[in-house]
Amino acid sequence: MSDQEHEGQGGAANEIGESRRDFLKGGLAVGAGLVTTAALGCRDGTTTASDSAPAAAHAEVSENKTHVPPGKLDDYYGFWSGGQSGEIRILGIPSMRELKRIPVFNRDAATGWGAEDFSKQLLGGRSSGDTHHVHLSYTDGTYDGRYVFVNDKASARLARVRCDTMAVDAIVDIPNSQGTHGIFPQRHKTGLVLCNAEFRTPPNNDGRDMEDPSKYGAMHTAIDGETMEVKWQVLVESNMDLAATDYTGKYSFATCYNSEGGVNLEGMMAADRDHLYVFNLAAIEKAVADGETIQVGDSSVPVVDARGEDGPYVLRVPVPKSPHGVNIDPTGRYAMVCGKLSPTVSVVDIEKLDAAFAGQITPRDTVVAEPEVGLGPLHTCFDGRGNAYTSIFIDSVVTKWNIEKAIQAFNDETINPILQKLDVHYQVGHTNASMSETKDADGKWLIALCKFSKDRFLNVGPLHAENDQLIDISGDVMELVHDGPAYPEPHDAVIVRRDLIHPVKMTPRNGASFEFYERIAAEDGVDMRQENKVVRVGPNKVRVYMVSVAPVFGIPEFKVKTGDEVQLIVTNLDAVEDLSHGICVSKHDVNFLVNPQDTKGMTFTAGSPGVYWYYCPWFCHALHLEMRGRMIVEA
Ligand code: CUK
Ligand code: CUA
Repeated sequence: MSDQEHEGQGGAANEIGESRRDFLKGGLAVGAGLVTTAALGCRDGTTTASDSAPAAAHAEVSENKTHVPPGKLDDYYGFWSGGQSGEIRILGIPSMRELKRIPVFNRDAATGWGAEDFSKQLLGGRSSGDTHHVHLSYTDGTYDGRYVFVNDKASARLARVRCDTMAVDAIVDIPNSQGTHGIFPQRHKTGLVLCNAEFRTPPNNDGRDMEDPSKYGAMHTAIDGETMEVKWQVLVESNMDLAATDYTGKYSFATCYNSEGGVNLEGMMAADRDHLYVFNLAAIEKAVADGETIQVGDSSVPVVDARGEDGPYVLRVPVPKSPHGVNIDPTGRYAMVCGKLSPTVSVVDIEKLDAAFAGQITPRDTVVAEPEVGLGPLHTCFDGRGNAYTSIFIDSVVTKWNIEKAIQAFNDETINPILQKLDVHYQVGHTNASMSETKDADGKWLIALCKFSKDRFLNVGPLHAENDQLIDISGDVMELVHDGPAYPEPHDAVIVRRDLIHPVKMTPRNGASFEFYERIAAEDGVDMRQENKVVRVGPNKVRVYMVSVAPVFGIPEFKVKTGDEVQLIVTNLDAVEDLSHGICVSKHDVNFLVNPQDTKGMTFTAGSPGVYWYYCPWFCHALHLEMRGRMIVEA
């Protein structure tokens, strides 16, 4: 379709846009076929970009609110998960400019992450991952600017990023678990990070009980956010999806959409009620201290068996069919559990949980509100002014509702807690607001991470960008202000005030990566900052230490033999902001970044005899192209 034709249809754009929305809703909400139809309906070929006019209804879009003038800085850092890209991304808010990608579980060609020796060792040979949830470490209910934690659903891992260097310093394999999905750090201090297994497996998954799903279970795992050690696990009978923690360190939470223990779609959707797991952390830690644990698999991690009935460790709060997100409001009082297959959010009063654990009230008595928010509620965030914002997948809206009014409405049907429903484009997954996951929620910006962009951007082929929309929530009415295309698939994001994050400009020579290379250099008696040295450490093993100072490498040429295992370790001595070097060895698949004051290395096998130029791939100096040398490979 030509531009002319687009313009010719301009008047009809809204109608077409609306009918497409209706089509999506119709396709999505077909009875019990909800979930499968949702996926199929959304991808239906009848809704490609080319057969409908641009959908942006400009009247409802406010310009300029996101404009950050050239040279000016954003007010917030946005930490985005990267989904199946395996990474984390940092955006500036409100400009939505992408500032950085932090490779985590992926192999990243730009930085060498995953092939560079320290990261390769962290990743244990794997080069893919599936990040869903990014959360920062906390102290006293707000971000302390120390770490970012992120899950890997694909291989059941938790990674930690240091906020000073914005690089990963630890990755932990979670034992006895598959599908690590929801994670959440404790909020009173940098304490435990709780991680949910979404997939039920035989607890001892070594070939036992494979054909008997009734014996399967799932682990709620506690990892120490300081040491990154797995401290303990709680075994429950059903699956766990999203995670949350309270503000005091007393409880953690997990939604369970498969209380049935089904292993296929019908089985997982059979029951009208599932539940929210509430974990009593003090009781669990006492059991661990008292040795009331079981041994699972070959892991040495203590496991508390809490399968079956409610007890001192775990409470099951019944909520409608297949809940998804659980989010705690900034006062710390309420846990909002989104229905997914029920149009409701169940509001659990955390102050009533003690009584429920003590058996004085039923678990269901802790539910104090259940507002109807729309079809397919997934996640909820907050503005710090008593309002909640829930992402509604099937209806493609964000619903703003008042928490107090929802509680009143629970016993008085004349009260309507719903304040506004804002169209988003399209099929929103997570939504989050500035500082929403802290006691300092400030109600300025909200993002809606839409899974489908349809016609919102130029058509770039079958795989479309996702659409991360920025919404101004500072006033009484939500206002959509920006469409942000995103490479698949950010699931979640947090928006953090910029004064809470303090990244450095030079790499501090401390921490896990530095210690990794220090240990190697110590073996060879080499001072990496002073020496350029080729050390033959075995009959077929060579280490090459070199420094780099723009525009030269410390070693202009070195000799190795065909078949040698060569470990090339480079230290960037430049102490100049933004002056990164790297090294690329021609025809050897060696290419990695070395930031100012950092040391990095890569190991490779020297190829057939010949001259191979190595060079600096990062533009660092007027003589950057001359920053190179020769590796001479002898027979
Ligand atoms: S889950 Cu993706 S929309 Cu992995 Cu946080 Cu809810
Ligand atoms: Cu160093 Cu380019």
